[in-house]
Amino acid sequence: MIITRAETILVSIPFKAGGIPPWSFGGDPKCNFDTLLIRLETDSGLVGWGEAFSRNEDHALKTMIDTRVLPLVVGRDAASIASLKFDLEFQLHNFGRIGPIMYGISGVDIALWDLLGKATDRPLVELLGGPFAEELTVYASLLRYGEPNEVARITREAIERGYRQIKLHEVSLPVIEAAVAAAGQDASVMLDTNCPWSVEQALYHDRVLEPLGLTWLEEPVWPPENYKGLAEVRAAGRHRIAAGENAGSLYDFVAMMDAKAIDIAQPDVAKTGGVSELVKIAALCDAMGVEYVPHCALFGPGQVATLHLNAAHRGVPLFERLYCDFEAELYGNATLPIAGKVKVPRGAGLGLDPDPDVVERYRVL
Ligand code: SMN
Ligand code: MG
Repeated sequence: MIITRAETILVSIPFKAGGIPPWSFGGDPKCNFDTLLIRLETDSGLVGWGEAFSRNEDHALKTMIDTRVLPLVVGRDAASIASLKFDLEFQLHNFGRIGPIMYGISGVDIALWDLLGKATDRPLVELLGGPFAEELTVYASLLRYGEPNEVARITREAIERGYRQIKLHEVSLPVIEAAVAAAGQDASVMLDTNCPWSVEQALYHDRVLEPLGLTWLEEPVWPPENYKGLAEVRAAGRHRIAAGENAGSLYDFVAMMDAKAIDIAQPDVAKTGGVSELVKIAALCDAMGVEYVPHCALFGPGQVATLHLNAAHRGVPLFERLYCDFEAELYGNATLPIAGKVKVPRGAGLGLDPDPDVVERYRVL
């Protein structure tokens, strides 16, 4: 199964935010989320789909993957996933173990697993050892609203749609309190702050947030790789600490655990080395007694791969879905949660291919 063609397709789909646009990822705040698709074609006629993490219609990221990663993939055997991934990592390691290069390698790895499943007529979840669940509980990962009434309204809306676990992306105390009050007894609340604070500020917030009974506190400390600082917050014992979406590989999770920085590990399949790397990270988590809850702010093949990965893990982790209604879905209704649940696809490979009409309509590059 030789790879004859490798390309990326950048798609960006508008959504209704329901309030103030979310954080901007260094660009103008826009109510769009990207899916940077990686498409691998083989001499056997099979096509595999992967996804690299992208935001803000990132032309430079696409070019980087097109010119540095994909030329190394063409001509290789798609079934040799481990050796191909190793060669990509080894040859490109000077250009970043975290970030664009690794996002590209992650996307290639996802596409290779999709191809392997298609070639063997098995869903990814079976290649990973088989399912512990046929459907997953989804948590609503709210955007940032920054305003108490708005966050309370959206929290209630998510509960009415059937979600029982809600994650906030807020940093202001009155806003967080309003959401927790709105959730009441109907949903548990996690808080993701996206690395805003010094250790001292994080310890202050950790203390004042304690009465809210948050399920976890995610990335309270700047910078994300400040595992020692994160460990200081964790050592206060007031919150379970979640982190990992900004990690590049298994070894970053080893470092986090060595530092005693986390209770919950959140690798992202489209950032942290793909399906192959998440399998290793899951095993590390099991052995170290750390909860494994993959990060998933993805809407393409990365999202579908995460469904399979979560279903194949004995802990059956909660599945993350950013809370926004898109103009169109790459997979129609197949990945849309119903009453806070989503089914794991049963077809070969990822079990779902992106809708070509939606890809063409929202393609930006
Ligand atoms: C997040 C990260 C990247 C894009 C959207 C949301 C967030 C999360 O940190 O954990 O979902
Ligand atoms: Mg996060």
